[in-house]
Amino acid sequence: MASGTNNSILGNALYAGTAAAIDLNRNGPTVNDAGDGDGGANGTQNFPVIQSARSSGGIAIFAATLDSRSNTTFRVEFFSSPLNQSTNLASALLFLGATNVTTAADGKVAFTFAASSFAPAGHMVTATATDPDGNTSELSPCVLLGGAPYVARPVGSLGHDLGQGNDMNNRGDVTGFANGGDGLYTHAFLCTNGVMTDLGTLGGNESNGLGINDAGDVVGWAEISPGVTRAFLYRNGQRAY
Ligand SMILES: [Ca+2]
Ligand SMILES: [Ca+2]
Ligand SMILES: [Ca+2]
Repeated sequence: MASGTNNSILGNALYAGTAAAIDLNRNGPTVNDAGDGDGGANGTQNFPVIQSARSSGGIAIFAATLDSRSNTTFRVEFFSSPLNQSTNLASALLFLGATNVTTAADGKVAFTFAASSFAPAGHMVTATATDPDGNTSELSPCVLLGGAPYVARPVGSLGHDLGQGNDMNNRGDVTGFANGGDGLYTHAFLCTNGVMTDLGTLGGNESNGLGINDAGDVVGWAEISPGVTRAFLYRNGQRAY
């Protein structure tokens, strides 16, 4: 909208193909001003900023901030949509819920919010703020809705700092390759119950474990001499090819 105030845009699906779905003053995305003292359409209401968004069982959990007029209660609404690959613009396809937040004397508030409806990980999420007079902001910059956080757990090394896991079985045993004892060449490894075993080679310098079954058998390739490789099967501590 080009002008006017008290224009509420609440709970709507705003899925725009080519332009930001809410453009106050019709000048493209307008940056926030500290304290939000600026005028214009809808007072050029500042938008919230999503600091993080992750999906837990399909429920989006947000951490966000708002910088606007001091000591004021705002309605903040959250939306999601698939990323518009061609424009990279935020849009609001699914309404995820709303919360009221009150700014402090410095005009700022930080808050968390758990959505009331489903949003798949991989969606982009965005938000609006609406002041008590009904002035709705532009959409905030969109943020990727991430999956649940994970913990990276090292499986060990063969003494040097290069390693890669290629496959894992249902017992949690891992195979891959790691820099071997000489620090020059990579060897296939088998990691069982946290214990790393160097599977060696068939006579050359390098090998690589590519797959593992639930019995702990590993297949991959190994050199029989430098530059000449063969498939190997490692079973019960025995190598064969
Ligand atoms: Ca604008
Ligand atoms: Ca503003
Ligand atoms: Ca303003």
